[in-house]
Amino acid sequence: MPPWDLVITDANLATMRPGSGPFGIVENAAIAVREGRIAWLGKSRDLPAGESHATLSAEGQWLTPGLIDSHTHLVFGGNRAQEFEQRLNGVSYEAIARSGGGIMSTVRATRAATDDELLAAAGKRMRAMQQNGVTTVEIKSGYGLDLETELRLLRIARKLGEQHDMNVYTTFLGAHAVPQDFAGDADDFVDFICGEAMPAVHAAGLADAVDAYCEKIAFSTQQIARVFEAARALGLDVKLHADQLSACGGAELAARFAALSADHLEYTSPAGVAALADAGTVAVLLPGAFVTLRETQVPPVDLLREKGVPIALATDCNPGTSPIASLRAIMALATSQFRMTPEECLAGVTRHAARALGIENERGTLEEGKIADLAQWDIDHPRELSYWMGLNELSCTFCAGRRSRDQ
Ligand code: DI6
Ligand code: FE
Repeated sequence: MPPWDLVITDANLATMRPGSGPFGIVENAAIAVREGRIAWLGKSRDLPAGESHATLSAEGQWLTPGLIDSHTHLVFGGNRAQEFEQRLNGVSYEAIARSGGGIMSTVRATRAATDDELLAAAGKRMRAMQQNGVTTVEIKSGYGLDLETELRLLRIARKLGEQHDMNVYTTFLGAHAVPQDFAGDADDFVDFICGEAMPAVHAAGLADAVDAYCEKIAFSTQQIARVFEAARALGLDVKLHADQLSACGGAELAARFAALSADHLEYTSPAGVAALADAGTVAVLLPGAFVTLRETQVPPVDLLREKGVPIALATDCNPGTSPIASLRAIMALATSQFRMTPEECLAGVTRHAARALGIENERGTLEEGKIADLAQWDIDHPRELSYWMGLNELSCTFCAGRRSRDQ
């Protein structure tokens, strides 16, 4: 099997492979990398003898799959700290949105920002994510809402990945809010998304998937069904912001289109959970938005678990409802707010997050043949990754077997 490009010795592994015990732990282990992929892993004593171009000792530290943030809105102009204060004074998120603030205020700030300003602001957030052990991030558009700005946001998202040694998957979120240009006519705007914007984004090769915001203050299930039909006709995967603030049949809609994921799900009904289970759609839970909006309706975690729906966790990093760039903080919040176990939390930002992006064959676990995206931690046990908030035990990350240049 050797020669390898890299061997990491003296490591403890949380492989997160299903069916291999809690966290898929292998202690006193080594990992060998060739051409960016894991070529061998196991107990150090079983490492096949032979040459490696480079050898590193993990000095007894833990390696996990590089973390995957499967739902972010990383690229936007300005911030909404003023609205945040208004909300703390009792004005509701919906009321702010209906009076022209909310998403639309970020759309105005985003359209007015230059590419360099957007890159610099999102770069800061991306570096914070990297320091949390994240090696893959999904980034949605949706703060442009005209064709030119949506294309710009998706290009900037891709460029950020190149600048930071980060795997970036882009999602076209055209159906995020109805812009003033359409004078509040959501159906006309959906026509524009399906007939013009989505085909152009797809032709430019800038979207890996299509998302939509299903909510009373956003788009109806009928409108989103049209968006999803257009996406499917172009061969694009779909995902959905579903049932966050009200029960709107979002989970059922996502399942009907075999969506990669349905995200939020605070108000999802038992029938919605059953539909997700049947469709194999991942539930992406977003505790950052839950705490920021001071929600009290918890997503149906027990039922999702019981029905075997894979549960991912993500930051939902956005200026309105989740000004959070720390995926580690999200893991800790998921334990206290949603009663998820530390192992479920780590699976939620590795194996299940990969599935929420349709990349589970390439990333998300430590297994031979998968891309060697790793995070190395100075901890005694992987349960600690959902325990501390704000203590950073990350030693370094590896993307495709290369130690990240930013650390
Ligand atoms: N994700 C979203 O896209 C919306 N809520 C959420 O959790 C709106 C975000 C915003 O207010 O900008
Ligand atoms: Fe979101």
